[in-house]
Amino acid sequence: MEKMSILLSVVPKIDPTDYVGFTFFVGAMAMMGASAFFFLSLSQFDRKWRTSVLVSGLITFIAAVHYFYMKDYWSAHMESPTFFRYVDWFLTVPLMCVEFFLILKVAGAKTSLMWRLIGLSVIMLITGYLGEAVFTNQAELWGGISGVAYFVIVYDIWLGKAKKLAVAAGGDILKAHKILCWFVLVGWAIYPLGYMLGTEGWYTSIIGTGSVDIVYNIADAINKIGFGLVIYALAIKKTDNKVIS
Ligand SMILES: *C/C=C(C)/C=C/C=C(C)/C=C/C1=C(C)CCCC1(C)C
Repeated sequence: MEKMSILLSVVPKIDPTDYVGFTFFVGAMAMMGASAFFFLSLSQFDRKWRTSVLVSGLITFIAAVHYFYMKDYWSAHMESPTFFRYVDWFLTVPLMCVEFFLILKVAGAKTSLMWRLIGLSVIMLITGYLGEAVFTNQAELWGGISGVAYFVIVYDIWLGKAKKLAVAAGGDILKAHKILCWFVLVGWAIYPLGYMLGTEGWYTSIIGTGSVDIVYNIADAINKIGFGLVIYALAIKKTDNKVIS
């Protein structure tokens, strides 16, 4: 009996209408499942493609651990776990930049390209955090700066150096690069929308306020798992002795 009451106080109740809590929970399971999928598939690929798929798995695994913290934080405090959210992004978004570098390496991508993308993503995230958690009355200013860094990333991969390398690589790599570019242009654009729903600025009178967490959770599932699957599909195409088809 005593054991029972301890358990009840540790595992919080979930209100059936707590949709935010639901997306945190499903997010945790989806990220965990995706990680197992990527890790367990590793041995099937040619050696030089394993690192890329491994990084896909690391991205979803790091997210899974953060989602376990975030879902508990949410159910205990009923407020956005902004700190854990950004720690997750600080680790996973640079890893997505590494993915661009890894697939373009065959065309001669240099680590300077990778560090440039990582640097831009860190600027995007630091300024986003300042606007969302620290200087909340200046959210539009910090969000604007963050948006500029985001657009430079979009430029680099769509039209800049990364694009040229993808064209030089051609074939399946060019195709995969294009899809990843769409993820960054459309999938990543969901995040500033969530930010605008959760902060006050010129946009508030137009779009109102809403659940930033539902928007971020959906975006994370699309971007982290979808992005990883594009890499997975590319690795399959590039593997000669296919064990899988
Ligand atoms: C797995 C997590 C990912 C791919 C997170 C991506 C996050 C962004 C692209 C965030 C962008 C933001 C802006 C462009 C402006 C407002 C502040 C941010 C940080 C939400």
